[in-house]
Amino acid sequence: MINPRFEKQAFKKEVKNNVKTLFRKTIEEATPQQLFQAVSYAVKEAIIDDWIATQEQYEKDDPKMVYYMSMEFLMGRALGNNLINMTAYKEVKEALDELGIDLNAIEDQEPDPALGNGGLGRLAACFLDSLATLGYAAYGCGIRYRYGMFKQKIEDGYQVETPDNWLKDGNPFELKRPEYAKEVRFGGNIRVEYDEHGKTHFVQENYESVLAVPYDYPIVGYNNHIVNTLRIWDAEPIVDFQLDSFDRGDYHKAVEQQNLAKNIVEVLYPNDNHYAGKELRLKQQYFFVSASLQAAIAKFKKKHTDLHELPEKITIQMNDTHPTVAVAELMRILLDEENMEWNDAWEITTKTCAYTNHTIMAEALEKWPIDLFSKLLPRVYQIIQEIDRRFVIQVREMYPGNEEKVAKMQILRDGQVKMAHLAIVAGYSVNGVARLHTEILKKQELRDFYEMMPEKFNNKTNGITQRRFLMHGNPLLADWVTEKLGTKDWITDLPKMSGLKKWLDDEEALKEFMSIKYENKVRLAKYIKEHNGIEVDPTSIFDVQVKRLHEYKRQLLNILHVMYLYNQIKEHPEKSFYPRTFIFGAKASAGYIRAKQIIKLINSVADVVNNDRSINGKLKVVFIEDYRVSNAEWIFAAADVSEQISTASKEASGTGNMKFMLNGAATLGTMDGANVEIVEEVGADNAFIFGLSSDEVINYEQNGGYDSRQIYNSDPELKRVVDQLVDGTYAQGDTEMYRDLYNSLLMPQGNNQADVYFILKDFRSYAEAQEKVEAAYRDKDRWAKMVLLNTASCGKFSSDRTIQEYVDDIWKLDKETISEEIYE
Ligand code: B1N
Repeated sequence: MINPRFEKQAFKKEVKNNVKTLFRKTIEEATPQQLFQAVSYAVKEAIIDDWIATQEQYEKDDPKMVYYMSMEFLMGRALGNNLINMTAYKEVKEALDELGIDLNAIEDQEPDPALGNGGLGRLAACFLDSLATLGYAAYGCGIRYRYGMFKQKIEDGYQVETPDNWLKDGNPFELKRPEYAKEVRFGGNIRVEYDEHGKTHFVQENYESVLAVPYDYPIVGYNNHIVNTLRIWDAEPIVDFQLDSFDRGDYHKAVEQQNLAKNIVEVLYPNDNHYAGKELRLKQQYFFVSASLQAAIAKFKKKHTDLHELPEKITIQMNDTHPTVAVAELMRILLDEENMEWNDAWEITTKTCAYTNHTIMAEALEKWPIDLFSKLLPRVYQIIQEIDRRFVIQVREMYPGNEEKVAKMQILRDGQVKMAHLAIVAGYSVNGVARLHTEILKKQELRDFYEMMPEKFNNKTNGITQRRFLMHGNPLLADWVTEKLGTKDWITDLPKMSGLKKWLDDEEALKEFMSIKYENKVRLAKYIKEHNGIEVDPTSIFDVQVKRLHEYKRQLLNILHVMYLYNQIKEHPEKSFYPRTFIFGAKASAGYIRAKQIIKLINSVADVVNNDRSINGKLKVVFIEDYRVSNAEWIFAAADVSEQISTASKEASGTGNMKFMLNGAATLGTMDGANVEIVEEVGADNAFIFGLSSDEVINYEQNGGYDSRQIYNSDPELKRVVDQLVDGTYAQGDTEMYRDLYNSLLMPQGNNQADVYFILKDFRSYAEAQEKVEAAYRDKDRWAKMVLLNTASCGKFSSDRTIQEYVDDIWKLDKETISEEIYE
């Protein structure tokens, strides 16, 4: 049943009225941005009814809730997605058509809420979608950054960062909730007091504080009237900046609190898989964690008197170590504010908090210097000292005389607070994000912890939401799937996609499938023409690598191979070569110099190759500027080949790999992260796998690396490509521009190792896999079957499956449905 607010006449009237009351304009006079606002407020009206109903239902049923704590939520645009989940997209599109408004153009007016870097933040967004869709009570808890992920411009081939002022026109979907504001305190000192019963109290004094003010975003479940909440916190000064504070001599303090509040939520750190150790980052972490926990406890206490029941009603999932200060803050609240005893508080905390690990990259591990940490969070630090003291006793009991164990496992060691250790010691669950990743955690990275507490460890292979990444991003394919399956069940039950296997031998169906892919390639080609000014041929193979730029993800391997192909085409013009378009999209962290050089190299190669008339357009290279959720949806839909080529063992899971598969692209990848499980689902014949295994990589690493010079010296074609980094071919004669990249492959780095990501080692194997891709693509029937089989085999990779596993094995939530009476 369609929500009456989306009934055409009613909706049109609402939009007209909104344009009038918001902007004093008619539809004809309004700008596209104003129309976006007017339409969004009309949609919000409809959402609010369900939002209120859902919260009333929760109030009544008192289900167990998950608080998903994350520094990042990479939501992507809300308007289209909300319409899809309210099953009103088509109706609203028609209603707007009648007003002469193009819904797609309106959607394009919405700034991408980019409060995340990459996979970790996007996973959080997919999880919220699945939680609401499956009917579980959930809060996302995060920060309302004033500036999200920077916007990327490419100037002269270089990345240039510009601020993402995503709130400048206001945000129609958010709701400020000042009545739930909380105070968060930093710094100062702890005074010990004894009350009349001789009980000790710890009082923080001389602190600075800010007011955390929540903004709520509706998270609409698919077709079930459930609307959960993403609560992100803004910071405001506690004392208003008033002149009379000058009179009281507090002027200075007022200025400081103003600054603190402004700085804390100013900007998202643009680092992916990298820890920079900045004090402001720790402030951000404590700020949103403390506010979220205070709010959670206050909510719990409205219905319950006994805090011992907390673990039955709430569970806290920590998205990596970034919110791990939560365990100490929860202890602080229970001890200092609720006057509980240590053992009781510890029992509650360790039944409430759970931790997800997202990376084994050493440079991503959060290890805060103790002096910085203890100054900023003096009471929280005391509590961590006590947690550590008690944990060390446990380790010594279990491993008598083994001080090496203590050294490896301690939380406070080497002048640092090791956040992963804290999370594991205090958490009741520790999970990895793909089967291989979890195995590496158990056998290598976290081995000591696994041996001591194996029962905590479990795997939850990541997933993605088909609502955004198929229904919204690829409507042609979504409709085709529904038609072929004869049902829409796949929208909430992705394994139903396997029903498409029935069509694998149906020539007509394969033709339809491939012509949808072609339409999507035309759509992307238009986008590329408009945004990059590059003409690409939609009949060429679209070979795509889109993800954050990182050395371990090996965009360098990809572009070196493009350089190799270019040499081949130039040298053997007679050889047949199937036209290819290599498409890249990637942001580099602002301070990651080598990553930025790789972007420049990709653009330089693009310049040379795209402008060489002699190769007849056989090869094109495109770097899509400002890769983000909104253009990603189009890119996945248009891809033939999905490049997932990380050094084996380094990519914890990957989730882009799943989005490509869902949209009918073939994986070209290493046996890393979730690729392993993708290949298992689709079959080894329907993917292109190459390179060292994770065991081989780990083996080399433990034995001091490998000799890249030997490969360089024994493979003349590869040598030529590497030399072209420093012979000026791609730098208008400049031999120094890419010297550092050249050195990274050949010159000893650190521990006497070159090429620590095994690019030269894997090069030949990659090139061979690429040849197989070309051969497979030439055989049109085989290719069509292969990519349809990819779409048909993607069932496992829905975040609905992932969330159900979290619920069953970790969170134990109650499933909710909204009853009709709630609306009365
Ligand atoms: O998390 C994703 C995985 O699919 C990816 O493989 C993994 O690389 C990604 C510090 C991170 N791990 N760690 C981060 C992000 C920001 C930051 O400040 C680390 N991102 C991942 C989802 O599981």
